Amino acid sequence: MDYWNETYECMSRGEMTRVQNDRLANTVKRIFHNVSYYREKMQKNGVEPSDIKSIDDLRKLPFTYKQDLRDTYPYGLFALPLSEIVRIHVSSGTTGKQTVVGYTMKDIDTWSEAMARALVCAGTDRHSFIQIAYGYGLFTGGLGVHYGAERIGASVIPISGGNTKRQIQIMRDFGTNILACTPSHALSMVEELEEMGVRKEELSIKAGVFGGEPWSENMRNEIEERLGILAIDIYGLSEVIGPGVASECECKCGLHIPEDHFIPEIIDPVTEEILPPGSTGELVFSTITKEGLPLLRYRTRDISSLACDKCDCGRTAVRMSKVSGRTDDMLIIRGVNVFPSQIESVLLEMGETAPHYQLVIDRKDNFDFLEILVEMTPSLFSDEVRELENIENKIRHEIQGTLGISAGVRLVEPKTIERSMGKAKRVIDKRKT
Ligand code: DLL
Repeated sequence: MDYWNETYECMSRGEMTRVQNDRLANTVKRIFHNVSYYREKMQKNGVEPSDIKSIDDLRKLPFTYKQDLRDTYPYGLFALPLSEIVRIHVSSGTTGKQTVVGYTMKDIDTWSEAMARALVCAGTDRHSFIQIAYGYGLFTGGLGVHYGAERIGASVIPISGGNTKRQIQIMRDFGTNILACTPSHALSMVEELEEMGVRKEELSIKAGVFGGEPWSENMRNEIEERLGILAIDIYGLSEVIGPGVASECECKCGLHIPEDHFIPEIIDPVTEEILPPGSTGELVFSTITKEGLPLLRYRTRDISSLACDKCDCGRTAVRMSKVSGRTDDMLIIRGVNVFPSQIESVLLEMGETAPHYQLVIDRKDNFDFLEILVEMTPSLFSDEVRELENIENKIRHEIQGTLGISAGVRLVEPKTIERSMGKAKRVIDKRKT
């Protein structure tokens, strides 16, 4: 098994705790002295830096919410003078003011290290050709993966997002072994590949590092089968650092978190109580090495759980389960909670349609109503109307049986749902317009 940094990736729990205790105490001191917003929050809670001696004291610290970043927009939570900041990115949130994040030279180094570990987890080495089809720019995806891949010494193809046809040409001509993009964009590429008549055997691609949005196990199976590769999940968010906050290894049994940089917790999003390992709840991260924008107990809104047992790959770090959705993406359909990825899972499991769908929510007569638009495959498209109605009913029935929600289902013509070249827009909420 290959590791990027065996010392930290395979460290014993006792040693890791010592590293975390030290780094957390130092971070809290720095934040308290350099960021007035945090100082006031801590003082309000009656907490002094000297109260934080170990990770057991984490619970004494206040949470940080996205709103705190908005209230201090753009640079109010930065912990060093702006002259030390060498890079600015923003988070891809679709609602409200964007949140701005800043990196010092050392932060870029930390990020590259975290990303290098993630890419090695997926089988990248210095002989790999990695095609980076995450967007370059203010989004952290492109540049984040780029620096990690260069750190390993892989050959980087910085193609950025978009232009699916060109992605395929480059993939074939340049001998890409590793593809990095969102899972929905990967699926668009698979489709384009088949339309262009390129056989998967003509490609050298072995693995994909896919993340930036939730995707179901069934979506993973679909991509793996149609592209003949290993599809690895990588997770991250700009506020914590960007991609590289966690990533799967080849065992695909949870995403390893570089805990020497980011300490995870799982809390109940309503009561804010810390939950024990194995429980599902909201992920919270404290950064313990970042300089520019260190964050304490950042509320990610992402739903996951933590596992502490050792992975078969030998890494000892805590693993988070695949993110099922965000607390703010959860749909409440007549009182039943459901995440878009659960609907995706049912549709792909059934396999009657193409794997392209969109969820439209509207309010009629004071009731929330969900309509699932799902694309027919070209062969279905030529079928009789009665057959199509049968399939719509079958899907409706399955969604009701598995998820307990009643939804309208409408089969739409092939290629009518917009293809993703970045993060897919799965939900159209007409109640908000
Ligand atoms: O999406 C960073 C990233 C880029 C991660 C490329 C992985 C690959 P933001 O734009 O700040 O950063 O969006 C962060 O995206 O809170 C999750 O809700 C979602 N997200 C990211 N990765 C995953 C994943 C980047 N693997 C937000 N599974 C996060 C599910 C994910 N959701």
